[in-house]
Amino acid sequence: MQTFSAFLKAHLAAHQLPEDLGSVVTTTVEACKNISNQVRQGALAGILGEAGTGNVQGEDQKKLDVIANNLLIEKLKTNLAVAGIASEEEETFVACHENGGYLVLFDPLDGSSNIDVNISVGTIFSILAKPQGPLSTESFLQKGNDQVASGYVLYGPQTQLVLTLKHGVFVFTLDHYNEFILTRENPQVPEQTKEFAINASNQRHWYEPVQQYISDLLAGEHGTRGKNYNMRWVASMVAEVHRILMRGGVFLYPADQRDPAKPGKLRLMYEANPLVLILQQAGGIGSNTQQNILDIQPEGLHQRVSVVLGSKEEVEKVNQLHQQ
Ligand code: AHM
Ligand code: MG
Repeated sequence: MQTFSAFLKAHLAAHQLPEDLGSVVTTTVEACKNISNQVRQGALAGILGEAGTGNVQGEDQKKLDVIANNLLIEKLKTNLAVAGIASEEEETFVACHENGGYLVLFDPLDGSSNIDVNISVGTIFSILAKPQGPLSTESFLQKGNDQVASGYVLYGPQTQLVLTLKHGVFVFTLDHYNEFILTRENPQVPEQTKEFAINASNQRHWYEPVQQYISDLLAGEHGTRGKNYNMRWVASMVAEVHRILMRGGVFLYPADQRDPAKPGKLRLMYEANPLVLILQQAGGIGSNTQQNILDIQPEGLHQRVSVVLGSKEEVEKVNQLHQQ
């Protein structure tokens, strides 16, 4: 039984990674333990329901969105290695320590529409090295491939931390002493799958290649794919990605015909990049149907992106249909 702190120490040494990076990861994880405690309290702490505010993207905020965001920001500000923070819930970046070497980006509570009905939610985080020079929005606009670490904490039946420092993927479970314990090393996303996830209520808006792909899956064993598929939709991306990491699958939140200025719903910097890095470290892939998500040059902190991720065979199939 290895604790998170023992694991981290050994992992940093084995791969000659900077101690400061370990410290930024540790601080992020500590904040998530606090969030986990809050999530577990729910109605007992009076923290369910709407905050009555909107975020920068015009989405309603839940009380817990605001609490999780503040917990992360307050905690990360105490770490001298953190130069700046960007959050899905903040309009602009938060400057921290001038001499800090790292930037932390996060979706403080992904899937928060699920919080009031006691369905899994999670915190997603991405860590970048701070480029030389004064901190600006541009400092954050780095490709997913340039992340130095990413992870998520899933507040589900168990609270689990999934982390990559780009040397494999590690899964930890929070025990009743509030310690994360290493419970799985290097899970692998199977290349083939019979499970898909998409919000089918948007079908009328989908572009033709997505219509074609989903109709092929629904045709089952007598269709071109020659097998029967099962469908899941949790409406918490972090939970869908965890399922895919554990047993394979494909997840789509595609761009559709509604608003060309908004390619899909999900955000590149806070959701897609960190989650695709984890899946890619585990043998999966993530695409915006045109290119690997991790190769996209970001243009804005809150940029949205079309997302297809998970088992290789399926993601490649979706790409092919878009190229035809
Ligand atoms: P959030 O960050 O505001 O929670 O929004 C992102 C979530 C994802 O977790 C999930 O995949 C998607 O929104 C669900 O969307 P829908 O409401 O279309 O089911
Ligand atoms: Mg989210």
